[in-house]
Amino acid sequence: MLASILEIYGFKPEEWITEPFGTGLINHTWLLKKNDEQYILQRINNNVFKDPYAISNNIRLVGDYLQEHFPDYFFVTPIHSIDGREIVQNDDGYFRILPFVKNSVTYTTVESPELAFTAARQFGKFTHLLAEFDEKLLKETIPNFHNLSLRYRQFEESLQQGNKERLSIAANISKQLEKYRYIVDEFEQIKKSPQFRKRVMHCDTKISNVLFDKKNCGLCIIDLDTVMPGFFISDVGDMMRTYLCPVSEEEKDFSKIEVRDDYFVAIVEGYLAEMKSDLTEEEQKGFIYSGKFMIYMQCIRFLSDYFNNDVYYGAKYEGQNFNRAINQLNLLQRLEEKEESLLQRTKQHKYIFMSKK
Ligand code: GN1
Ligand code: MG
Repeated sequence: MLASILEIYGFKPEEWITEPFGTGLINHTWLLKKNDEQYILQRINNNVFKDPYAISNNIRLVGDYLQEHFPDYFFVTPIHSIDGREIVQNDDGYFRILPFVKNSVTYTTVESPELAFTAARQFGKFTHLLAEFDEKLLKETIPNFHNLSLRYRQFEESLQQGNKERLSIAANISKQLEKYRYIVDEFEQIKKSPQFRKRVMHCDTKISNVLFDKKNCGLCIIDLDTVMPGFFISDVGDMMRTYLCPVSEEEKDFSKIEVRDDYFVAIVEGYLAEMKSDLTEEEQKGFIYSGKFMIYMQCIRFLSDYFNNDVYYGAKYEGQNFNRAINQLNLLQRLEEKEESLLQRTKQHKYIFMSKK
């Protein structure tokens, strides 16, 4: 299946070794190797990304803009096939090849506040450099991807139409989640507020999407499929969701779930180092909210998928999406408990501090 794709790029299939690569849940990724030459080959999941060309158009528009205005900024774009295409298609789906960034290091958990700071700065820088770029030119590669109102409706639908046995197993968790409806109401306010503008967001800011060098300096951000217009709470919120806690969304020992103050400070400082002058006062007041927003949204996405028989995320074992949802609910609870102390730790940023109710 992959051989015919390699040929479209002028690669001789017999010369290349392909091995599965990375931890993504949606696309398929392989490392392509020939002596010391390396590339990343990906099959785009077109059940999720219904219009794969929207991805390549977005990346090209952003890439061209960055190349023109900030030629030193390191931005990884797909290589072209012999006939100049960024995405190629065969009976098995849509594929692309990206250069492998040599000597880069990746992490799946955030092991130090410095790493969190650097990653937050990388994502902040990306949006900051694109502040003058017209984000309306970009398509939503997944329509309504981070529209919490829609995600909540989908959750409600899954409660009506989902797998009955699973609904009953998870009844207690579903009940607890309904109590967090206020997070959706706050999102409705944000959507209406002229103080919150849409910007170019990455929308998947987990640590494995930042490449570091051997000294842990940030090299670049990767996994650009979900680059689209959005509110800053998408990127900052997903950093909180994935950097604050020492264990990942896969952890089943929920007692290990905690919120680390130092990592919160690091995200705030790293992001504001690039974005402070871009964000309005109201937006800065939304820092803590952003964490709740993304954790809650991920929680209901995992739980809805559990009710819908794991059609979206898949499951390696029975109940995986249920466990992920419980994990995220615990994280949300820990974040709420810590809210006051987190605000105290970032007191010098007066608007963040003012978010106190
Ligand atoms: C998915 O495929 P991956 O791991 O990059 C998902 C994100 C979730 C993440 C949770 C397109 O990302 O929204 O945060 O799983 N991407 C899509 O692990 O749904
Ligand atoms: Mg991703």
